Amino acid sequence: MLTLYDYLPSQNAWKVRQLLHHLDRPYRTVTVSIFEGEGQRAEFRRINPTGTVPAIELDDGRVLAESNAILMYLAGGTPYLPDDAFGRARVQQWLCFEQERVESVIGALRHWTMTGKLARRSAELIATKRRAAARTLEILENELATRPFIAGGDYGIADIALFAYASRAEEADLSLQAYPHFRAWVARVEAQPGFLAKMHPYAIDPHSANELP
Ligand SMILES: N[C@@H](CCC(=O)N[C@@H](CS)C(=O)NCC(=O)O)C(=O)O
Repeated sequence: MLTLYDYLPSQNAWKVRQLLHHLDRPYRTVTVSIFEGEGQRAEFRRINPTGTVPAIELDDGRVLAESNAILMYLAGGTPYLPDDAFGRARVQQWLCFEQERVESVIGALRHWTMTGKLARRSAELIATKRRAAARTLEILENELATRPFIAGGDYGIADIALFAYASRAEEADLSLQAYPHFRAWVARVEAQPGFLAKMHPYAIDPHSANELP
């Protein structure tokens, strides 16, 4: 059975949980307490050299990390990933966008906001991230005005990846008021059969106020 190395408040890990849920694929969970430094232990860094979750381990012992790489692997041959080269490349385009402009921008602001770390960040860094976040939301707003899902007409892993942090922008004190097409897309994703509504606040982990190692 597939093993998921997980940490419940991680929205990167939620992406994988969401796809496994859609696929009705059984798996076992190993929790990695990232704020206690478990990710940086040698044992886990043999599974993922960066020490981050999510990662998966297959029955044959092969391991794979990076949330979006895991989505690409698990979605192969399923309705959540197109089977033509161009369609897959379009998905990859939005997976790259997600890592550069959503996870590291909205995701970072959300992490700092929800765990009390914002006060320890410089005003300049916060302003830079907030400007970048507004640009990200504006791009998504313009794109989602033209089609129902980010990589085309069908829901798939690009939507799952983007949804993980972009849909939580308000938890980073980013207003979604000016982005009606984006909000309509959030509602479309939430209306998908098998949508995994359960997400976990950092507050469930008393160690989450720690800086990551
Ligand atoms: N680009 C990676 C980012 C993974 C990541 O940063 N995961 C966080 C949790 S959301 C983590 O494990 N952080 C622990 C650390 O940085 O030591 C992915 O998409 O999987």
